[in-house]
Amino acid sequence: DTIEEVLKQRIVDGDKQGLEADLEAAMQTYPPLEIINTLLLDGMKVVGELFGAGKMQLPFVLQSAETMKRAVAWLEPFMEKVEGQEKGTIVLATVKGDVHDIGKNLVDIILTNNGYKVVNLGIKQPLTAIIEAANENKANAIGMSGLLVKSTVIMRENLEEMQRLGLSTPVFLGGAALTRAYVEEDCWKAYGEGPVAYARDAFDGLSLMDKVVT
Ligand code: B1M
Repeated sequence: DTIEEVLKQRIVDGDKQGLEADLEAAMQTYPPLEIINTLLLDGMKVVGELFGAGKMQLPFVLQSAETMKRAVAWLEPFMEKVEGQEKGTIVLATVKGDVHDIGKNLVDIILTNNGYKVVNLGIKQPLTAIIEAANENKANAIGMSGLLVKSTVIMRENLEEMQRLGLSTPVFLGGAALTRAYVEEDCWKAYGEGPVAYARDAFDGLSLMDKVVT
């Protein structure tokens, strides 16, 4: 099997034994981000399909997620970093009721490596905690992540509440259950004049952040 197939299969199988050696082998050919974005995320896609089709049980999905996290943690120090002054600050959180954090943590890595201060609050964050952190850190933007369909509703409710509170901090929304139309129509309406943008992936998040601070 090729190293590409081996790594993808490791994510599908949740197979951590000897993972680092395979990552090192892949690094001969690919930069670390490409290993994550193509090889590893390909594996995660398969996991999602198997789980969605009832062909994979939750504990195995968790093994896959842990393998993914370990791989990202190992690759992270090899990534290119922009040195110098912080360009701005973002508060990142997975919304209330949602535990999915692999995507959010990738956004953290990409933004941090590109010169932003990221205040990563973690999972299951109520809006009050998000607003408090944004105030404390004088955040230029707030990023909400969530993968459940339920979370898309929570995001809209969060925006409605922020609107009621008179806030206007730019908000980025990301996660697999979102669509651009939902963010740009429903969520945009919920936040009144406040800026809301859809981030399809971590690099989208970076370019949105670049727009906010310039
Ligand atoms: Co769950 N899960 N899960 N899960 N899980 C999904 C999301 C699901 C689609 C699987 C399926 O059915 N096919 C489904 C949701 C269905 C729905 O709502 N309609 C689902 C379900 C049902 C559940 C549980 C309810 C299962 C249960 O308990 N019966 C449960 C939920 C618990 C809860 O949250 N309360 C659950 C639990 C779990 C695990 C704990 C086992 C594990 C998560 C571990 C972890 O994150 N620490 C897990 C996993 C791994 C998945 C899948 C298989 C993979 C998710 C992932 O990590 N993808 C997922 C299937 C899928 O997504 N299709 C699934 C890789 C990651 C890099 O992608 O997070 O999308 P993603 O991030 C992308 C972009 O979306 C974007 O950038 C990233 C990089 O490109 N992005 C942002 C994300 N956030 C962003 C924020 C930004 C910008 C970009 O700025 C703010």
